[in-house]
Amino acid sequence: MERTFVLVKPDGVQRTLVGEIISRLERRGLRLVAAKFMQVGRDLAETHYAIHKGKPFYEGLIAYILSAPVMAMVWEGPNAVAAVRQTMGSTRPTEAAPGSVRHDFGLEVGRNLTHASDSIENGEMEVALWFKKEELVDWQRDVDRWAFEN
Ligand code: DAT
Ligand code: MG
Repeated sequence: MERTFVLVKPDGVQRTLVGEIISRLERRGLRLVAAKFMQVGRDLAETHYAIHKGKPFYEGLIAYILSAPVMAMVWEGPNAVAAVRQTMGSTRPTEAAPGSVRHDFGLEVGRNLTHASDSIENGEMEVALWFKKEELVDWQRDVDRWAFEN
């Protein structure tokens, strides 16, 4: 089953949107695999955003992710990566589709509420970076046969 890594960033936590965002992913039909409420440290932040190192927004991005706790999660389901990216919306809230989290709750790219893996490979890498194997719960849900075709 395809898995993806999701973060409710510090602004989402401070704005008490953790439950709202989890609820949207649950209602989409995705299945929760792991969740951890935590204060991120600099090493983890820099590894997670290594691809953006050197970009003009990098320092601000690191400061943002360190600025308050986050809710780190793994979700799974058919096409989980694309489904979650769609539920979150485009990087810039003013370009995000109406009905997406970033559209419905955001205004600025530097306060865009969530992170979600952008490919299956990055999803696997990010899940491994943020979670230990034993923190990932392998389980069946009674509604799975109604949410997943196979
Ligand atoms: P996404 O989070 O949609 O995957 P990304 O990987 O391109 O977007 O960038 C990571 C984060 O960096 C993004 O959520 C917000 C910030 N960011 C990206 N581009 C930015 C820009 N031009 N100005 C300020 N922050 C930016
Ligand atoms: Mg990204």
